[in-house]
Amino acid sequence: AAALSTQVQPSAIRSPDIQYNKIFINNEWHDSVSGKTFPTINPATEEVICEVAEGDQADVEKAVKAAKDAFRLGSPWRTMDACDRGVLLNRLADLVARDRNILASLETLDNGKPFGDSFNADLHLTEKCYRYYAGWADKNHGKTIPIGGDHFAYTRHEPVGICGQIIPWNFPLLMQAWKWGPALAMGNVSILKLAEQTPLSGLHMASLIAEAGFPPGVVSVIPGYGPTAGGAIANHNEIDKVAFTGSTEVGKIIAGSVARSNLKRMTLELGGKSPNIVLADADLDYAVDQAQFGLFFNQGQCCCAGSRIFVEEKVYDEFVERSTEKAKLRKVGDPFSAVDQGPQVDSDQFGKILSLIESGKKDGAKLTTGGGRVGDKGYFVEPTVFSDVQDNMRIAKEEIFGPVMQILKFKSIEEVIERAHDTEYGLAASVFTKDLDRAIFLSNSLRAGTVWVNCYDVFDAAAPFGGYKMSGTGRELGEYGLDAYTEVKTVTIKIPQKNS
Ligand code: TXE
Repeated sequence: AAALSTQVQPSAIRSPDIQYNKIFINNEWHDSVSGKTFPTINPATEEVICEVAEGDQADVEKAVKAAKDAFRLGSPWRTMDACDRGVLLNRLADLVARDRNILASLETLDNGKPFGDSFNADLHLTEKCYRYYAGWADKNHGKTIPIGGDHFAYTRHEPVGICGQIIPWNFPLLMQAWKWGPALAMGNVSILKLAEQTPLSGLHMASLIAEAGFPPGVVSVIPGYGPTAGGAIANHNEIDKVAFTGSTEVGKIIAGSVARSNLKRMTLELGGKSPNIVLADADLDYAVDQAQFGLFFNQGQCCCAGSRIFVEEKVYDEFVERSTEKAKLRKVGDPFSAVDQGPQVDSDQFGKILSLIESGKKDGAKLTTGGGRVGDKGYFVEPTVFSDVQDNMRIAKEEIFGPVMQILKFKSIEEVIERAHDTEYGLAASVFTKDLDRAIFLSNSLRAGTVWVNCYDVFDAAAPFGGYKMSGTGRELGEYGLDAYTEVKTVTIKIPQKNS
């Protein structure tokens, strides 16, 4: 772990060479079957970076064929020692470390996140995730079970098979690691669809899969659009599992496809509207800092963003004032320079955020800072703070996925628990207080997959993450994350006589 965190941030590569812009199947690069390409855009300049091969159903079919071959009984992948899958994942992590600067630069170019964040947060967590799951490769044991009669029973933890994995654009490299780490450690094969907004870093990772020595067909990477390439994966009858991270709206479409096709295994990590609860006894400066981090990090484009900040009445005005002052200090601009905030990922997100800001104003929330775009080129949005937000306003109900903070006032613990639950989501929550009893009472009461106490956005590959309610189904990361990529088989053998 020391080696992971001691890499010093180098200067970014502003115009990295784009080496990989095709479809990756059988450890080779392919044009799309249709011959089509699509442009990927630099969100800081609105200019086209390059054209990328546009995969759709025909390319998914090719990938399924390769995946079936890689997963056939007796194949190099199926007969590989479990610990050697771990060796391959560790090699992949080594290559991530070697290419950390180029990967971080590609991430910033395509997504718009500040280079310091790409390098220090995304790349750090990505490498750690591969190393963490490398360690699990030979440690997901079955059991022997004392069933009745003259029998010997044991379980085998087997791979699920061909896993379709569909990822979003907000943390492209990290979401790829959350998908590949457990899937490959458990011996599955993967067909991964990149988000159309951010295909470049994931294609570089595909080249590292080949370099690390994974057998051909074990991993395919398909850039392309959701309804076509993503839809082909969700609907495919020979794909055994789909893992999706994205909007709740598309999560429902995927669930429908799963039901109509082959009832493939499914994990969904969807949207959120997470409550961040600040009690009057909290260290206020620290709580303000953490609330800024929990909301503004990654341009507000986090599924677990603390986007409903409930502050106890006694400290409410003070909290609003300090939050407003701090938000005004945030530096917005060119993500390759030392800024706190880059552009939003694309024009759709940019438009959605600005229209939700308008709805906040119209519904009567008080805009204390921000509210508009920055400059006239690139998808930059001012760090925005709303106070006097009411539970029924759209900005308090809908996922904004942008740098827009909502601050609400509450009086009692019972009231804030009820209001925190008044949402279809349940991804994350947080509590700031010095009172241990209230911290535990609140964290036990909140219906969310993750509760942070006196901190926010603390992630570790060892700790599971996922949603209650419409924030999703299943858990990723940690030992729990292995379940989604494991079938449990019970083998029962008749024996002449059992003995205790
Ligand atoms: O998400 P989509 P979008 C939320 C956030 C954001 C909103 C819309 O609120 O403003 O979703 O963003 C693929 N079948 N989150 O439109 O469409 C798509 O190509 C199969 C939360 O970008 O859900 C991409 O690879 N796949 C979130 C992925 O789904 C389909 C992260 C996510 O895109 C598909 C991103 C289809 N019919 C957005 N349609 C989080 N949970 O972190 C699209 N896709």
